Amino acid sequence: MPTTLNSIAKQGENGAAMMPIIQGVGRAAIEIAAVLRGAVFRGVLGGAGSENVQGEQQQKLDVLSDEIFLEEMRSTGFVCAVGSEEQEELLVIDEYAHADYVVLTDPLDGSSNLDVDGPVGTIFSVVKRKTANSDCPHVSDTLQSGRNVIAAGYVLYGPATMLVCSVGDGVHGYTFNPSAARFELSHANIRIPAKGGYYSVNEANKDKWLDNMGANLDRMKDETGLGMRYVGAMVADMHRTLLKGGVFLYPADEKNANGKLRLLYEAIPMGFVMEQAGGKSMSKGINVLDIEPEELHQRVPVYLGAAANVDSLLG
Ligand code: AFP
Repeated sequence: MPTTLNSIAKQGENGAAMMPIIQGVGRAAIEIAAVLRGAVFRGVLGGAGSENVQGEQQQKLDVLSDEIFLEEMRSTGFVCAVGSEEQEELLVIDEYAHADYVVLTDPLDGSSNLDVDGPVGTIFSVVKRKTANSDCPHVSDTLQSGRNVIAAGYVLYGPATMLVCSVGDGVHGYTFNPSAARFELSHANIRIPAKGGYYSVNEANKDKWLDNMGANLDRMKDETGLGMRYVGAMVADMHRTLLKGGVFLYPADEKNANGKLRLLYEAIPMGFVMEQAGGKSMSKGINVLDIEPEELHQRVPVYLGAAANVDSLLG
């Protein structure tokens, strides 16, 4: 019998509590994957005519994925609120406002790849609320460091749909089996290779990077001899880095003094997964997981990958 998402219940001390939420992520992923496959026929490619809180153009599929994700979190009955890239404010789930967990998400990461049929993803993390269960959940519940994350992961919508996640007991990858209509364990206990792989960055921005990163990257390239790959969707670039090794970075630059990627629903979930897989994630001289968040939509520079590569880059 294949191992399904139910196996998460047996992982570590948080597996049983996290299983219903990760199953909810799995249901959302199946629905989002189906919408992505049929998008061109349903006329849901292209801009939604709206902007998200970062001032970025929302795609119709960003909005649809956000709705699907929220609905599946609601259906778990264990989530009191969701902080999403696509929503300015924390979304409180009124029926379950007493529940224990808050989920942070980028429901459709890399959506500028959609028009060219490129890979995209969903990123998520789960924390326990800080406010009393009798109170209404508050944005302060989301402002917790990566050390408080209980579960995190991502879904990659590529040739296959994969859900890669950790409940603090290693990283496990589940691939959607269309014949059985379920996720099945395909990549048990993923560990990032210590050597080899690729560096992954939008090198076109090199002249504008702050913190001497251009020179640092050149030195790392000399030291490691790594080749380069870049998709421009963090989930796809992270997944390759996790499986093949190397380093992914999005430094601060003249335009984005705090980098581009969002702390709570991009950097921390990926940092959590990377650390659980034996890798490392850094930002401005501090481990990503040690940053104390100040805002829901905060941005940070990000360097994550095999520890030796991250050290070589920042050293
Ligand atoms: P979009 O969701 O707007 O496509 O942005 C994707 C993303 O947030 C992240 O997934 C990528 O790593 C990064 O931006 C790519 O940014 P550049 O296009 O500046 O390289």
